[in-house]
Amino acid sequence: MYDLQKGYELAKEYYQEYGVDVDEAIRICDETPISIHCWQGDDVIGFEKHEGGLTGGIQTTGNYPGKARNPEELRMDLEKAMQYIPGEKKVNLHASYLEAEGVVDRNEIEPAHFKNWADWAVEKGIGLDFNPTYFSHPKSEKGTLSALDDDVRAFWVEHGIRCRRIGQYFYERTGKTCVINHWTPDGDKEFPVDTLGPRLRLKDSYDRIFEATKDVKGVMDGIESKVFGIGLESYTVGSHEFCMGYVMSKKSDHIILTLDTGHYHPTEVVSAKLGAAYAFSDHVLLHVSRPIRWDSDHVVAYDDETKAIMEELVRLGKLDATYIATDFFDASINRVVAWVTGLRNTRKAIQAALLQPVEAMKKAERDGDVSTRLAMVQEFKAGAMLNPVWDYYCAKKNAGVGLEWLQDVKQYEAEVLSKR
Ligand code: RNT
Ligand code: ZN
Repeated sequence: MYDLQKGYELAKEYYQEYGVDVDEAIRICDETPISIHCWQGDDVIGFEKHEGGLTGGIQTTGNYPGKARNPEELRMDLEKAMQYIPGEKKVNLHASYLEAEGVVDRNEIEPAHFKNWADWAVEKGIGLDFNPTYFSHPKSEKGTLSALDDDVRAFWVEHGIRCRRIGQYFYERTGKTCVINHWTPDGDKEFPVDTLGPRLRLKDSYDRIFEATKDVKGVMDGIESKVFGIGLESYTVGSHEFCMGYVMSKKSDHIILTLDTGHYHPTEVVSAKLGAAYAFSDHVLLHVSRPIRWDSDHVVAYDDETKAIMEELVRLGKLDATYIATDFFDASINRVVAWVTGLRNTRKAIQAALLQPVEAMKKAERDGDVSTRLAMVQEFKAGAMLNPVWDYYCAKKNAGVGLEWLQDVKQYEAEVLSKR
C-alpha cells in the first residue's frame, strides 16, 4: 500500500490552489445519506409465502449462486456489503420483504411485519426507506392503482395506505425520515384507445391514499415515472408527464418527484432534468441505476452520467435536498460485490463532484467569461487528485482501500454464500 497520508497531504495542497477545502469535501460526502436497496440481495423476490416470480415489466437476468433466501440471510449479506460502503447509509425495503407466519396479503400488511427490520436498523443506527409492491401479485396483472375493476383498485389503494403507515412506524423507530417510493408498472403492450381514463384513475388512487393518511408523519413520498416496461411497451400510465404533473399540482411538502436514471428514452438523461425539477420543488428522490439499451438495472458504474448527476446536485446546491437511493439488480454476479461496487461508485461520484472549484466556475460564468468556464470544467473532468482523497477517506472509515474489500467478500462467498 502506498503512503495514504502523503497522498492526502499532496491532494490537499493541490486543491488548496483552487480554493477547494478537501476536509470539508470529505465531511459532506460522508454525511450524505445513500439508501441501499435491499432487492439486489435476492433478485427482487422478497419473503411472501405465495408462489409466483417477478412481474411488473422488470427483470433480473442471471443465476449466480448464493442469493439470500430469508430475512436473516439478507440482513447478513447487507451487513457484509455495508462494511465496505463508507458514509451515511439507509436501507430501502419493499413491502414484499415482510416477515409473517402465514400468508399476509398486500392489503393486510402492518408495522408488526417489519419489526425485525426496524429492530435491526435501530441496532445499526441507520434509517429505513420503503416501497409499496405493486407487482409480482395475481391482482397486478390488469393494472393496480389504475385498474378498471373497482375492487382491484381498492385493494391496491389499501396497500398504499398501509405502506404510508409502515413508513411512519419506521420514522418513529429510527428517528429518521422514511422516504417512500411509489411506482406502479401499470401500462399496456399495445396502444390503448383511451389513454386518459387510466391516468384519471391513477390520479384518484394516489389522492385517496394521501387523503386517508393525512395524519402520517415523518414520511416523504416520491412518485416514480417510467417510459416503458417489458410486455408493457406501448403505454405507461405513470409516464413522466403524468408524475411530474401530479407532483407539481399537489403543491405538497411531502409528495415529490422520483427520477430513475433508467426510466427515460435513451438520449434523455436525468442530469439534465434536475435543474428544471428544482425550479418547482424543494426535494427530489433519485434512483441511481444503469440502463444498458433499456431499463436493464445494471450495477451503477462510475460513468459520465452518474458523475454528471452528482456534479449537477453540488452545483445546484441541492445535494442535501436530494434523497439518493440506488436501484439495480444483477443476478449474474456475486450480489455483495454488486452492492459494494454500485454503492461505492455512487459515493465516489459525490466525492468527485465536491472536489471541484464550483464557486470559481460560477464566478467565471457570472462574469461572462465562457472560455474560462469551459477550460475549468474540463480541467476537473478527469477527477484531478480524486483517488488519493477517496483512498484516504475509505481508510479512515475502515471500508477498505482500493480493492482490499474484494478478498474478504470472496472469502464470505466461499464460506457462506456458496453453501446456500
Ligand atoms: C422499476 C422501478 C422501481 C423498481 C423497484 C424494485 O422500473 O425502477 O423503482 O426498480 O421498486
Ligand atoms: Zn426505480
